[in-house]
Amino acid sequence: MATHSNGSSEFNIPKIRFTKLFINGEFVDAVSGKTFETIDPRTGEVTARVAQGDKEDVDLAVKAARQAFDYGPWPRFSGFERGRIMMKFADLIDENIEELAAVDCIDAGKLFSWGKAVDIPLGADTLRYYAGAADKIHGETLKMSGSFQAYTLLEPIGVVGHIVPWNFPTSIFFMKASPALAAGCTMVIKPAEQTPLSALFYAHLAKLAGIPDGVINVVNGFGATAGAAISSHMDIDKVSFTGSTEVGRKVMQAAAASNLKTVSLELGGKSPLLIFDDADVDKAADLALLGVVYNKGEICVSSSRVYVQEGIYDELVKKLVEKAKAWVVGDPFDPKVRQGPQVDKKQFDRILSYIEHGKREGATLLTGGKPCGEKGYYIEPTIFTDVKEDMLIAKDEIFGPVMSLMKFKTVDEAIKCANNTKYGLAAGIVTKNIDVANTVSRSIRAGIIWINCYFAFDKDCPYGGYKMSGFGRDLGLEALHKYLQTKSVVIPIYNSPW
Ligand code: TXE
Repeated sequence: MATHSNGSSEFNIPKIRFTKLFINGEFVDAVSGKTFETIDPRTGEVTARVAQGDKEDVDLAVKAARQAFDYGPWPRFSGFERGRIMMKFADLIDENIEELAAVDCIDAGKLFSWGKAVDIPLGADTLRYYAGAADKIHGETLKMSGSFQAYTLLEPIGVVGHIVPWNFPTSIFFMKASPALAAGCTMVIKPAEQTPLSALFYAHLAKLAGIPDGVINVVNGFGATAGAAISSHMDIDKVSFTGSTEVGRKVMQAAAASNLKTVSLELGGKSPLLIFDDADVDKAADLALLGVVYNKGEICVSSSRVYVQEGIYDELVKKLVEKAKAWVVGDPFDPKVRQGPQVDKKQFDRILSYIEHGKREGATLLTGGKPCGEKGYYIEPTIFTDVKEDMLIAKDEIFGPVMSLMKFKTVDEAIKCANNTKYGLAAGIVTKNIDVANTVSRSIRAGIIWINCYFAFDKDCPYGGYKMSGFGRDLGLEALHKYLQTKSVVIPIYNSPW
């Protein structure tokens, strides 16, 4: 059983300052006056009540964003000026890092230490990265055939709807908002209903930094109402969605049925980690465990399918189980803790029901498989072996700390297993053999491949899905282009014959 720590849970718990909707530069109540509860996953108790936005509120937010796009200064500023304001926004994030990390901790169950070291700084640096790109957006000069020449302008796509999930409330907020801001777009952001609090804090900081009213609007609310109102809105030009494959399909259908807005989707995954016989077993076991328990398995690129070559299989399994048993699960404010609670009761129950399913399907539970702690939504790191490719636990995205461990013999078999999924988000390869690493990385159909590492993300490295993991890339300069469109301007070289 994994170690459970109750830790120092009263450490740094902030008072929640922002709970309303943020529309046209003001915090406002929902038109309906309704609110909903956001729950602390460490205890299952209510943290705060936040305004519950609905279609009417999305309409107001889109109106503000449209006004800001059509007549406001943001798209008309030079890229340099937009970048300067975005840099200031990033500095304000740094100044509030403790409070922001604590807010994500009590809203999403994320480790406070990781929030401070990774999530929040990455959010600020993502803003800085795109701030640096804002004055380097240019088109091309084209030599047309005949007596014409042309140039292209890269223009902002317009009003963007960002639908954000709950697993990375800060990082995904900035993966979406930063390139859109740099491009000169205005936006309506809907955070997940489980984790609305940091998005509202960012709206406040954006205003302090000097981002004009109407450029960033935040509408908290539920998917079927506020989210659906964004994807079907007639005056939103693009929707950028991160979430489940099932909802991604709905977003695309709503976009097609409304105004044919462009869509980008970052969806689920069931990523493989392939460990070859020449790997350092101890390091590979560390990587495999981290791949499935990082952020409590609530990460779309989690390496939830681990394939180990037969020569080191037994030794690796032994090490993995030892490490999983020593893994400390508990209060995410406690610096000793490596894994906090699942985001909410729904995800907690869903993960436990997959674990029961795995047992019923005949997989062997090596370790974990149970909740831990007296309250809150904690689950032990869980490892199944004797998993068959057609079992549900090997096919579905569980989104929890649950690993399916399988054995392979040859490189070809490893490639075949890795690709045996409807998803294609990420994959990991552990080997010292460069030929194997090259062959396998080119043969796997996934948007990011990590060789002898995992979860190595950075702002300039794009990632996104192949197959049913979606399309469009987040991060990198490629993501900037999701928020731009090309206009060609054609001019005669000398007097037109017309
Ligand atoms: O996701 P949803 P849920 C996967 C993961 C998880 C499963 C279910 O496997 O267990 O999805 O999680 C908004 N129109 N991922 O149910 O519903 C919703 O309000 C428009 C993977 O929480 O997809 C939230 O803001 N929007 C993933 C966002 O979509 C709608 C991250 C995601 O919620 C909507 C999260 C609708 N009809 C879950 N319905 C990843 N790729 O990282 C919901 N939403």
